[in-house]
Amino acid sequence: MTADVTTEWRATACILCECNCGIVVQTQDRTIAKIRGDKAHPASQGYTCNKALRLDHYQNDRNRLTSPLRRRADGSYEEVDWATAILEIAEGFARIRDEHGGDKVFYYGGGGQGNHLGGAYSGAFLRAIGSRYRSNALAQEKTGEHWVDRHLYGGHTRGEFEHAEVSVFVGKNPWMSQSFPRARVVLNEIAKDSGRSMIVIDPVVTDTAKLADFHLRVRPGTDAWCLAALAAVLVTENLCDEAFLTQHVTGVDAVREVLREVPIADYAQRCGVAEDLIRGAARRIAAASSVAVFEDLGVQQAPNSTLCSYLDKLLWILTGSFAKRGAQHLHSMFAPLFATSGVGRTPVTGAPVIAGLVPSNVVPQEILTDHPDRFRAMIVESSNPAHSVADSAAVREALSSLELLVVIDVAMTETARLADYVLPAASQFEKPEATFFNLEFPHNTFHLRHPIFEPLPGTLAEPEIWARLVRALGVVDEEDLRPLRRAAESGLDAYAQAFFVAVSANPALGRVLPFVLYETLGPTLPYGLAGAAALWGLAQKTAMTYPEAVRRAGHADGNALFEAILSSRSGVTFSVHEYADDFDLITHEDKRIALEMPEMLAEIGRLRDAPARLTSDEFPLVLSAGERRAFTANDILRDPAWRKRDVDGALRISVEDAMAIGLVDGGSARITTAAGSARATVEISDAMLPGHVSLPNGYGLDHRDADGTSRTPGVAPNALTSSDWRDAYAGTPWHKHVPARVEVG
Ligand SMILES: Nc1nc2c(c(=O)[nH]1)N[C@H]1C(S)=C(S)[C@@H](COP(=O)(O)OP(=O)(O)OC[C@H]3O[C@@H](n4cnc5c(=O)[nH]c(N)nc54)[C@H](O)[C@@H]3O)O[C@H]1N2
Ligand SMILES: Nc1nc2c(c(=O)[nH]1)N[C@H]1C(S)=C(S)[C@@H](COP(=O)(O)OP(=O)(O)OC[C@H]3O[C@@H](n4cnc5c(=O)[nH]c(N)nc54)[C@H](O)[C@@H]3O)O[C@H]1N2
Ligand code: SF4
Ligand SMILES: [Mo]
Repeated sequence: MTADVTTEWRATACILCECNCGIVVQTQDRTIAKIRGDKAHPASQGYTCNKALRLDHYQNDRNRLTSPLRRRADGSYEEVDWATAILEIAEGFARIRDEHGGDKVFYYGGGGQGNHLGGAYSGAFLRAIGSRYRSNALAQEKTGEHWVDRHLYGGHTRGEFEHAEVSVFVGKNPWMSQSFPRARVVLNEIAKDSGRSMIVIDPVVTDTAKLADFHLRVRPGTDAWCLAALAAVLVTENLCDEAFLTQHVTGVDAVREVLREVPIADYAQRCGVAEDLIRGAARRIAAASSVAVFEDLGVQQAPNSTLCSYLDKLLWILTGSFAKRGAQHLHSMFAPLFATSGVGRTPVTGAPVIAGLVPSNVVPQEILTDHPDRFRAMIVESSNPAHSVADSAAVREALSSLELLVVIDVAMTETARLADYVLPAASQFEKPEATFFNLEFPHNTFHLRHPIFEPLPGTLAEPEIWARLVRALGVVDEEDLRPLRRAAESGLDAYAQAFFVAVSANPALGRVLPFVLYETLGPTLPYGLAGAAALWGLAQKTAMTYPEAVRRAGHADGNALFEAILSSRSGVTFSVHEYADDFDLITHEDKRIALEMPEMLAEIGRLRDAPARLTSDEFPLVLSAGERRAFTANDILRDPAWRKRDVDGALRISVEDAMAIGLVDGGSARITTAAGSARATVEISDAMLPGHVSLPNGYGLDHRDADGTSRTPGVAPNALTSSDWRDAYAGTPWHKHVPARVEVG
């Protein structure tokens, strides 16, 4: 497919954060030689940040896998061919199913920031084997918010920052971490416009906070008091949108009653923000024609995280900032990120399973036990839990003790090094791929990226890996697929008809749907795009769920949408909503927001007596373990050479603390927590509050040079975190709030 040198610009996307900005690239042999923003991408419109230019470090990482690997008894790995690996893996899982039940097979991952298409095929194999429990990184951040969202209105919301009069960022630093389209452009526009305001709640003077009109510099971990005070000001100063509340919200009185009791001055003191500033910010929110709010890890991975999710939603609900331009919106989804099933419990610890996801933090405990229902085998796909989940030592012990661990990745990760079998995936530039983080309103976009290279020899794309595993189980009769294969050759309309007939006649096919699509529709798709077959099912579902919005975006039906997705190189707009649609997207029958959450109201009451400090004499500082910086990208870029600055991932510390401890800038420090200890390079920073230190995410990854020497610059953050340090409701970790001690070292 590739000429040696091409001057042609080909469309793909950056895969380093959930934005997946469109890019165009020129290639040279197997190298991504030149990279530019893709102006034709409907969401990013040519925008990129500094990181996109470094993508070849992902594509051509020296540590990429090129053969299936099988672990030997002595712990070393031998290369095996694909047929052997697939057969042994399928047999291994089938044996565990037969002896202990398929629900003992646990699935972790399914996609990182830019690759959710491969994971979409996992369901067929997992269902065929009887696996029920799964998890991924969303259970380390978003499940608390999801639980609140479900109760309030039943869906995920996103702020329209591009047009919001007031933008509120709670524990979110979009200048560095992005997360919404063209983030830096939008932030600059807000900062320059005297008619618009930005409110940032963050203990650190981040690049975002520097642009803010109101920086509520909370003490770490005290957001609940700050947010409760903000909401209380709205109620006690009569700043709520009464018409909106009467018409569109239920349960308001109970909430008002609780908020009236909040001692605002006292809570201001407890979070360390001047009462006047809190009142000023609340009044600004109330006066605005539109308010958009983004909460992220600064609260989602800190104490009272689920309560904070509830409280920051009160800010826009009480002021009626919904279903209008610049406000907060429910939005369409192209593919489900969360299961809609209710809350269950994990088999061993009884932890809440929210959105179908086991909290990442309880995974070690669900394995390291004699409990008859423990997880005994695991498949990890496109995730590195041995590095990214709290308490790496416990995770590694747990993963090592499994009867069977299979890892599907592009690189030999910390997790892969524990596996019985490692399966090498083709990279995200070597197969059709897509992100399912399609979260915008009123215009929502989806981008199917076409491959720009042939797969690296020895690797396979995930759809093919999963299909081979399903075939090895022998659960689908070739006879049953034949009518669909034939119909696919006659076009999408014939296929749609045959598909609905086949699936209603044979429910067993429905259980392995992605496999069926891949096997029957896949072969008829344009060259290299067989892996896109599952999108046909998602396109049908999207067109049925949001018929008007999909038609407004120019797609007559599911087939038309699928064809547009296949043929567009830079992405398509798949839904165009009108603001009033927000109300229809509420899943409650009365189409109203249900504001009263008794558990959360009780939590607000408990704040009065709750400790606002969780540090101790032994661990007097708060460590935020895993800050997003200019040169962090989760665990996606493993070669440290990708970084132009901050090569060691410095420990940031305030001038006051550095002085008291005797640290010098660029010197070395030892940081110790209840879980572990590490050495870090010191960066003395006036952005940090006394008592607060931070380490970046994505460091401490093992990378081998050509001669085999291992380099792991920086601190692996989860060497310092503990499994039990987590939210009571969602089980999400308190990575941003780890009590710690720092010494010269
Ligand atoms: N550069 C870069 N961008 C990324 C990523 C990356 O690895 N690198 N990863 C992507 C992913 S997976 C995610 S989930 C997002 C995360 O995006 P963010 O949540 O924005 O990232 P963080 O830097 O982890 O945390 C945000 C802020 O929380 C603040 N904080 C710490 N403690 C507290 C507290 O107690 N209260 C409050 N209010 N704030 C606090 C920190 O100072 C920080 O500014 O970023 C995405 N974007
Ligand atoms: N202490 C601390 N821990 C944290 C956080 C924190 O702030 N602090 N943040 C948490 C958050 S928000 C997140 S999102 C997680 C992220 O943690 P993980 O869920 O582990 O995800 P990534 O780091 O994105 O790793 C993605 C993996 O996918 C692999 N990969 C890349 N492309 C492909 C492909 O095409 N196919 C396959 N099969 N694999 C591929 C990469 O090599 C990498 O191993 O970390 C969490 N952990
Ligand atoms: S890292 Fe995120 S914001 Fe930056 S170019 Fe890549 S996708 Fe876009
Ligand atoms: Mo994340």
